Amino acid sequence: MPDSAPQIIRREDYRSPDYRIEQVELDFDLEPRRTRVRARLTVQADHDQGDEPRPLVLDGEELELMAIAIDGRPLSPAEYVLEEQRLIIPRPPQRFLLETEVVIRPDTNTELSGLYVSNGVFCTQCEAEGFRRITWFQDRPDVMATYRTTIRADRATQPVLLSNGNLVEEGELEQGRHFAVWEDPFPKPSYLFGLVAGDLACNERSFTTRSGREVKLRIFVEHGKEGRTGYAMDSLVRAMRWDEERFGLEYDLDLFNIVAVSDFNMGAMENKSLNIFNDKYILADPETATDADFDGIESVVAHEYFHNWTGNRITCRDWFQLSLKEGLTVFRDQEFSADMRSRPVKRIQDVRRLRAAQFPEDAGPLAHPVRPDSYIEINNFYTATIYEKGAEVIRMLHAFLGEAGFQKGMGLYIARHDGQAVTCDDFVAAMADANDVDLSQFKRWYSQAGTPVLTVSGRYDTGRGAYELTVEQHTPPTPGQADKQPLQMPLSIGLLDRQGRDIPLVPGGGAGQESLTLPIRSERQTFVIEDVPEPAALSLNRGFSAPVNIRIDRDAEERAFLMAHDSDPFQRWEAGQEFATELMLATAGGQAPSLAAFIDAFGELLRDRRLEPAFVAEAATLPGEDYVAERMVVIDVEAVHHARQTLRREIALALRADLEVLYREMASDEAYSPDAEAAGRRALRNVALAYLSALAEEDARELDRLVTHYRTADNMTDRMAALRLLVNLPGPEQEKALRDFEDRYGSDMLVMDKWFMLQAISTLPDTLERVETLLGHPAFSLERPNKVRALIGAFTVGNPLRYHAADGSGYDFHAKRTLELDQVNPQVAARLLAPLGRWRRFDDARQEKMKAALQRILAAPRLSRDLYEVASKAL
Ligand code: 7MF
Ligand code: ZN
Repeated sequence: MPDSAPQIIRREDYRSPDYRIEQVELDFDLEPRRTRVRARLTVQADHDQGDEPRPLVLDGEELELMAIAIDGRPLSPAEYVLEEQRLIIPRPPQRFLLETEVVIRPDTNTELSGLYVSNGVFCTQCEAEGFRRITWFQDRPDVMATYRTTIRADRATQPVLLSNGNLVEEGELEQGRHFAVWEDPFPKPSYLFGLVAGDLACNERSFTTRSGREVKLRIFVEHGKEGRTGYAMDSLVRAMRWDEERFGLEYDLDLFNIVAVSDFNMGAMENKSLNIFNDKYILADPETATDADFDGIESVVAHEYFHNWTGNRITCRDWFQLSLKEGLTVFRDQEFSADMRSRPVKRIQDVRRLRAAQFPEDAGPLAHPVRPDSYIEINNFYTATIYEKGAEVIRMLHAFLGEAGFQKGMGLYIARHDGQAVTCDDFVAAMADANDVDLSQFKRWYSQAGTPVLTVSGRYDTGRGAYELTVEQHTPPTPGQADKQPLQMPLSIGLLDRQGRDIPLVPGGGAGQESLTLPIRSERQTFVIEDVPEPAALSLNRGFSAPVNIRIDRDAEERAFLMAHDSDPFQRWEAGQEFATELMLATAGGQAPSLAAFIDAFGELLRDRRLEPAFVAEAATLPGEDYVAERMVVIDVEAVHHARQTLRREIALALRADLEVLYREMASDEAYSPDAEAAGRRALRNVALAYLSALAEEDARELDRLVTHYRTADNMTDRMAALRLLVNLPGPEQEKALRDFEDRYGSDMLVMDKWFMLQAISTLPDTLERVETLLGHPAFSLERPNKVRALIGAFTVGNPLRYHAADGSGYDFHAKRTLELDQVNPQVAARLLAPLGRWRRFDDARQEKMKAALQRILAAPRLSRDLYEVASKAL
């Protein structure tokens, strides 16, 4: 347990602040070991004048208070109370200037929250509650102020000085120091404050907004890396243009800065006009970044940019409303990527992610609503539920209202709330009012946790020529929510005839259409679709219109038919995934199911040249071991691994010729380009390679192909695809390739992350030993989140077979390293713990070992609040 009993923060306890802070003037004197921060806050009472004056309570952590004054008069010790994390002024005036001076230590800030130093660069991370590690403040998002920031630093080591807003002044100081003054005209909450000081190179471009504003775009990186910022810059320009065209939203300042740093707790941060990024989401070139990395850059750059309206101009009233900005902004970045690339492929990838991360979260001990009711540590609530499920909720609104209605709602939301800190209710109210619809039942999606299960049965009535469909919904209980109410959702369906063509669906006698959206809202509903001449198959939940689990009885024939014919690419993919999952579950359960129908349909898919390669690559990728395992009553990781390997090998044996054709045809002799088309061809070629490599242990030619693929690769996507397969093969080829990779890229930290990751997910039996050894590698450090995720995170999340080793060695390793990390960086330690929370899904012996690991964590001295919350809830 942490030193003091951790306090639970509840949504129902929200009160508006007693004091507003209208203006903030900050003055930083930067020194790594001793940074002085002076703050001048214009404070205004915001409670009834007749009342007793209420105390002003400020948040602070690890601040050394040097001075405090009100309206220029230093306070005597009797006039304030200084606690460990609070500074209280019991009887302040109605309106006053509060001045404080503190000293902080950026150089020893390993938590990477507040002001810290990464590779010699000063930078900040204030969301959610990092600003209190910089100065005394009411560190909550409903306190919005304008900021004027002066930065003083050594000119030689920190030539670049950045903060939010506009640069208004700069100049020289004594002893080789200089200064810059930044002013942000838009009121903002403290979590959007940003500051950077360092020796950085920059890539600059100009962007003209729709209304003619010239915006200077700059991306700052360590010297020598500016050549790798082109794709991020292009992505930014595309995102700015797209937000104007699709949402009518323009940028609002003359300057937009991005800074990439190597040590960052998460992906990136949307500080007003000074986005700070994990450099993994900025730096890319063909030699060092994969197609997936390029994709990630495009969507993260867009996500942070889109926050300028959904998050910054309109922000959250309190942290329970986090999904107000995150769910909406994820929806926006998903739509952006869908418009830039292949929409169906993007949807498939997003659903894969939702199912891999959010569905298990919603079914486990940490399940919580999109708008949570309580938390201990807010950092633990930046979850897949807030982000990904939150985006699905917005997507359903979009489905109900249509693009025009949705944009009308966005328009009203912005007109009503620009400059305010608001709630999820405010957002839904704007959507409802703009479209004159009742969304009161829909709002249950915000308050009810758990993934609904829809049980569907369909029946064709030959006599009537009608199709009858019954849909029942049920949401399983989650912690603290035993009983669930029925939810409203759009369920898109189609009916296929025997030729596999869509039958026009005619709701209420209107014009024919291919898909029909059923308005689901009760526990049990029956729909009758008239004028259906001859249905062969029901296509259900097209485009994954409802984020639910579907239960429906289907036979192999119907699955194969949908896999071959569904006009909705998402459901075509889904039919194949379902089919494969059933087969793997049967195999894992000791049966020997016939694979013929599946392999036939799979072959058709590989041979269908009308399909885009990126889609075929998705459709030809079997569901992951975790996805299949989740469907078992008691997870058996070895059986699932074996079943998946078996299916892969059978596919390779049966379709070897087709796979070889694809491997040849998808090759390219053009120079690498990260565009969607070229990336899709590489993806499909590498999927073919992966199947063929399933034969490498029995056929030396396949091992040769793999080694050659590695050696001759002219880009990281192909090189890594081969190495990912090689690390699972025992023998000298693996060692040789790993050594070659380290020789080539040993000095490149981002590429070394890949090297760590690939070794951590190897299915070979000595993987844990290897991971333990790699902890001592000079490129590894517990103080670098990217390294921790690449080695420890990849092993615990990406290697079910070895992590869940029967002897419990994986769990012991996990507990031990998590505790070490907790002393360095509690946020990252807590995030890493999730896999242990799944203990209920395993056999008794593993359950005991997983619980023991959690208990060991809880019994440790000096446990952080972050880790305490996750570990205690997991048990
Ligand atoms: C795309 O949301 C999607 C999600 C908080 C930090 C970035 O902009 C953010 C920040 C966490 C987890 C995921 C993301 C972010 C954070 C993220 C980034 C790009 N406000 Br924690
Ligand atoms: Zn975000």
